[in-house]
Amino acid sequence: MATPILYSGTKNASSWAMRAWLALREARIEFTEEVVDIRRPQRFINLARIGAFSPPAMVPVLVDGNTVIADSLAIMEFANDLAGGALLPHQAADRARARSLMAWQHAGLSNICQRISFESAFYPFKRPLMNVERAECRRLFHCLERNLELSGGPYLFGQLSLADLMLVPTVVRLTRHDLELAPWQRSTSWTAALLERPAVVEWLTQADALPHIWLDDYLSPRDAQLPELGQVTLHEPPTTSHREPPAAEPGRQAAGGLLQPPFAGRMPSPMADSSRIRPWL
Ligand SMILES: N[C@@H](CCC(=O)N[C@@H](CS)C(=O)NCC(=O)O)C(=O)O
Repeated sequence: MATPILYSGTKNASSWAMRAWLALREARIEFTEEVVDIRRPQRFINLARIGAFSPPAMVPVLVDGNTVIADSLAIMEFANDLAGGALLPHQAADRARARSLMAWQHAGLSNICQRISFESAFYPFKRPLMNVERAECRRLFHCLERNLELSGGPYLFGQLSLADLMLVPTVVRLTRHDLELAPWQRSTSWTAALLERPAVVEWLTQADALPHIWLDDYLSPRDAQLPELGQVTLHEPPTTSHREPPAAEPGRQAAGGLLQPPFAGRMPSPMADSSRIRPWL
């Protein structure tokens, strides 16, 4: 029988693909990976081609013979089924609790994922987390700590499960920002255990080697002036410009200056190194 194909996503952008990929790896299922480049602008044509065989036109998609599985959660459950149920707790009540956590994560984890993009986990500097984000993280870690206390660890339900794997991209996001984990001792050990797993290391090593994918709304001009992010440099507007530079707004940078983040001059173009990514097209 042909090996299933996982249409995955750019490794420093697709947290959904990472979850599906991890579940297949941890379930020891052989699969071929085709990385779909989801960076703009090639994203649009590449996902349109995915749409030719998968109605949501998103990644990840697992194609196993004639079966198309078009959602990360469904792929994870499929991986668990093929592994004889090894990646979910044996007790029905525990399984339901594991699936509750998975559903919470699948729905965006009370906005944590929307606010703290996966792409930003790979940036060379991080903006400080906002109070509202810290509050959401406290709620999450209070819940995880309780699970680890009940199970005795090292994972949320004792042995590694889909619930742990589902949360790996969140762990990556938060441990790479300035979240203080010390109040949650069990969760601190749990995050360390997850980040040491060979499959997680393999994905992150590849993701860390990719050019950064800069998102416009990650760093506002006000954040850029925070002293811990380094010196902001201003560039003169081009002298050939026929436009008047805009007037300075109170609390903003001087008129006409281009805000350069502290990595100015070292910032690779998002398109600079596409050769490292194996396109599927
Ligand atoms: N519910 C889907 C979400 C997948 C998803 O949002 N994938 C992104 C890439 S990381 C995508 O393909 N987005 C395309 C779009 O939003 O049009 C899943 O869990 O697989």
